[in-house]
Amino acid sequence: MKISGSQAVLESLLQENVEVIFGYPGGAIMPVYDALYDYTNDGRIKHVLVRHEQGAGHAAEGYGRMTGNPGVCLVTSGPGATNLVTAIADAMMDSVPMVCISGQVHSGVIGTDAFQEADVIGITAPVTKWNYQITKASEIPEVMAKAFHIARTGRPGPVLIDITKDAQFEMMDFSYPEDISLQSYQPTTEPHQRQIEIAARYLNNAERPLILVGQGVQIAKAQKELQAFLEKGDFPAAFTLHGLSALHSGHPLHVGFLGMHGNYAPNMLSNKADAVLAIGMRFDDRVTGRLSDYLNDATVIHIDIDPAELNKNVPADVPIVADAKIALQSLTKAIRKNTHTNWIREFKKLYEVEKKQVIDGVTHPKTGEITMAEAVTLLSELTKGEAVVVSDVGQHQMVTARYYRFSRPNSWISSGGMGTMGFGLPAAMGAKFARPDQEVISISGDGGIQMNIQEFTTLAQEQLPVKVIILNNGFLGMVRQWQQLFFEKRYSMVNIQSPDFVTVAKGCGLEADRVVARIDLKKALQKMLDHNGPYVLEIKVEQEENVFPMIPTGSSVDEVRLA
Ligand SMILES: Cc1ncc(C[n+]2csc(CCOP(=O)(O)OP(=O)(O)O)c2C)c(N)n1
Repeated sequence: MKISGSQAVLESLLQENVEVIFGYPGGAIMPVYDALYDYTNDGRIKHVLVRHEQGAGHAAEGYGRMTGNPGVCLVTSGPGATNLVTAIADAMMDSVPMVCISGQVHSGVIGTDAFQEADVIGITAPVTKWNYQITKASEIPEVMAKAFHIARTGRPGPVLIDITKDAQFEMMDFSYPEDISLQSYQPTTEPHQRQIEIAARYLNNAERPLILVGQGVQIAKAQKELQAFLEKGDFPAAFTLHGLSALHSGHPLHVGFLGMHGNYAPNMLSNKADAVLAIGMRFDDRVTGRLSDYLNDATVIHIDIDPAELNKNVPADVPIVADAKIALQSLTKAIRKNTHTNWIREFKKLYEVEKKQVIDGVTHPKTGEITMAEAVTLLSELTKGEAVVVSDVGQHQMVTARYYRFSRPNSWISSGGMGTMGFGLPAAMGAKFARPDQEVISISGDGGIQMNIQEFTTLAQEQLPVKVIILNNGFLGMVRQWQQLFFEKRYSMVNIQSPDFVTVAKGCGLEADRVVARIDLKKALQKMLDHNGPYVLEIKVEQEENVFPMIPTGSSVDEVRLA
């Protein structure tokens, strides 16, 4: 039986077990939307109508980050596709599986500046793992299968499929490839055994070993393997922004958050380590500080599924291309049971310094306005660290990373590599579709929320029970902090006016509340958590709170400042 190209697109999504797609219709994708009418009516596919294509992209990312299966978005040509580009780039930087489908003008008018024509293949080439333009309906099943395969395997990433309008109308015979094998794309997942043995020897002989854990551990769903490995070797582990929820924050071997606004101990002690195992992390400049002074006295073992990451920023003495789960299983077998009591005590000592000088003051202030750290700490306690937390970008992001104590694996989403403001709210929507039974809480600043605030109405239309916290300091806080510290307090264009968030939320059909006084904070948070549905809580916070510790740009990790 012949079906249209549009139906073939949707049949392909069913073959890939896609449950939900995030999208926005328009001229060049109308045939697919027309076919979608039947698929959504009988419940085969759920479509979420976002209010801006960037929202569709971040929502798909939220879904992809939570499940490991590609989030899917559907947009029209021209502005529909270009609005998606930021989210695609964000997914590329953070290794998020995503399949984007864009409509394209009729193949006969490509290159003529036809209405809503944009060269999305050209535009997205540098920010996709793979992209492809379909001009014949018969190509659809094979290309879709390839797209999903590439997006979810190896180092995951975004893929874009652009489909001309005529290909969407064209009739074809549908049959979906059983499995996909691509000669030019064969990710290595098994580590080289000899390298594992060498790595184990270095780790066994190290007096001051340090494990750096990144997002790759969670992508590989290797949290259990990580814990077993750490406990056998008694290794302290420090975490990148994305790696944070790979181990319970309260685990005795969890020595903190790495990098610019990370914890004092892992930053100060990185350069004291004699063997460093980096796993599923890419030595981002926010983590390494000044590279010339980084890990100079350590033997570096680096495990990553993407060979391009090895020796990119930090030379590896033992480079290992592998899936993190398989590599950790092999390494755990190869190491011996060990203890590093004195070395781990050094981390605890520096933690106490940070606690006294930084943490206690901001998490439990007695006077003044509510602080971000205090709000996040209270939220962490009230949710027992069990929520899925999605942050936007800015001070509140770093504060959330620092003070929310994650107790579940893969329960933290943030825009790391790109640092995209506006990410939080739509990403939280996607995360909620992935984890309907878990509390999903989005935390944004007053600046970032305004970048995608239109998604309030999507939340209301879907009655999607995401809890949205806005930490309102009246400033583009992170930029203000830099201006204060490094630009002589010349506050240039960071004083941002906000609408009355409660009125806006209510106008969009959401329940909402505002809290200003410390004495009301706990009750307001509890009321939000108890509410059965979407909810917006604005918390007015201290205007000029700073996030410390901080490694100033260009400094070495051990030049971290406590104030
Ligand atoms: C799209 C985008 N534009 C600009 C920036 C630069 N930037 C980083 S943090 C920040 C301020 C964020 O302010 P707000 O959302 O109020 O959060 P706060 O830092 O106050 O917690 C800005 C402007 C960015 N990361 N993303």
